Amino acid sequence: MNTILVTRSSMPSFEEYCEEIKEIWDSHWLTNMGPKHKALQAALTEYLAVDAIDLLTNGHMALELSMQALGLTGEVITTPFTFASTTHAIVRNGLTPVFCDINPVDFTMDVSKIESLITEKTTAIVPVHVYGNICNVEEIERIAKKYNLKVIYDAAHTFGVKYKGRGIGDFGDVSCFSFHATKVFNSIEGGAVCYHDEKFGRDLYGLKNFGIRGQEVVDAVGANAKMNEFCAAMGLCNLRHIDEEIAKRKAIVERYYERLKGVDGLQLNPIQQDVQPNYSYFPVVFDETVFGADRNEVMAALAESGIGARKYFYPLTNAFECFEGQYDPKKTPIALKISGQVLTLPLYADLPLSVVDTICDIVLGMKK
Ligand code: T4K
Repeated sequence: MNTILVTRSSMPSFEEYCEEIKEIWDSHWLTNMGPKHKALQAALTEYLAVDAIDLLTNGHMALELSMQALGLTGEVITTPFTFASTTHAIVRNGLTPVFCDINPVDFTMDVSKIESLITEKTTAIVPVHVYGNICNVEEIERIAKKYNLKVIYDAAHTFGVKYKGRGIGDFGDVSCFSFHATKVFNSIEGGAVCYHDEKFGRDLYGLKNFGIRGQEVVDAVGANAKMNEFCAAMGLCNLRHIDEEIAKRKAIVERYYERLKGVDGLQLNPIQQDVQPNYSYFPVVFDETVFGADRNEVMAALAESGIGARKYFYPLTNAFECFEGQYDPKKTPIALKISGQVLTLPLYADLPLSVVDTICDIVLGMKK
């Protein structure tokens, strides 16, 4: 049984949360866009430096309902090097994912390969800012404009990230965040959609509440994806501590770098130019031919010491059993290679530096 897991939820003190939910007890208003929901929405608009934001039950529904609200059809260009959610949101909308390979440096979509995948059926691009690494947003914007495509960023990993001083949620037509328990910022479960277009905002708001427009009007086939008041209250508490949390993560990431940088056969997550990062994940790519041990051996050695590293993201989504025979992971060879070599090491705000040292000792002890 692992005692150190890949991550651990950030939480406020018990007293702080109790204080925050006291009003919910007094009012008996538990969900359906209540005061906590509204307060968190306002606070996040400011913190994330975006035009407009809506809150949902989770990051997955943020993606799924955004695609529905945009009325996408046909094919959508996306990456297979992601969590199940990104691809499932596309498929559950009746759309066809067309998988673009990733670049081997920051693991985001290889923008030089997007244009060759565009057909007359393509309506959107769904890139992922994976591990908190931002995509080449300028090039994606250029391509989208040229071919009149919508851009929906899966920004689940990039809470609080800024690029050239601009909130990352401000890019694309839409950016979707996850506030799941495992994320840099959590509202227990939760998600958000950042957008610019007012009509889109109205449509999304309807879709997250069954398409109900008024007590006697239902004008869309919506779902139920409203953030409840207890989740919003957790978000309000966690938001008070977010800068401190990110600073603690930074110290941990710096220690990992100090210990593992320059080791032959190890590729660390890059530091991107002009980016204010959030230190959300610490992936390491193991080149067995140089390092002498492969990712699975390192994972097993860590597990022997009770340390649970994870293979984010293996398998690729285009290799999932539920899609058997539909896509060919060999058509995204870099993603296929990286997913076979990557291991995400434990990272969370309260991870002691002494444990980071133990993890690095075990990893380095595997080098041959
Ligand atoms: N797009 C991307 C790119 C995503 O990565 C995700 C979610 C989404 C979209 C969808 O957003 P959401 O609908 O989830 O809001 C976890 C998370 O459940 C998932 O949110 C996340 N990505 C994914 C990368 O990781 P699992 O299956 O690895 O979770 P699990 O239960 O194994 O938890 C991982 C570790 O986290 C545990 O070992 C310990 C820690 N943990 C977990 C939970 C549930 C906690 O400390 N507290 C907790 O409450 O998917």
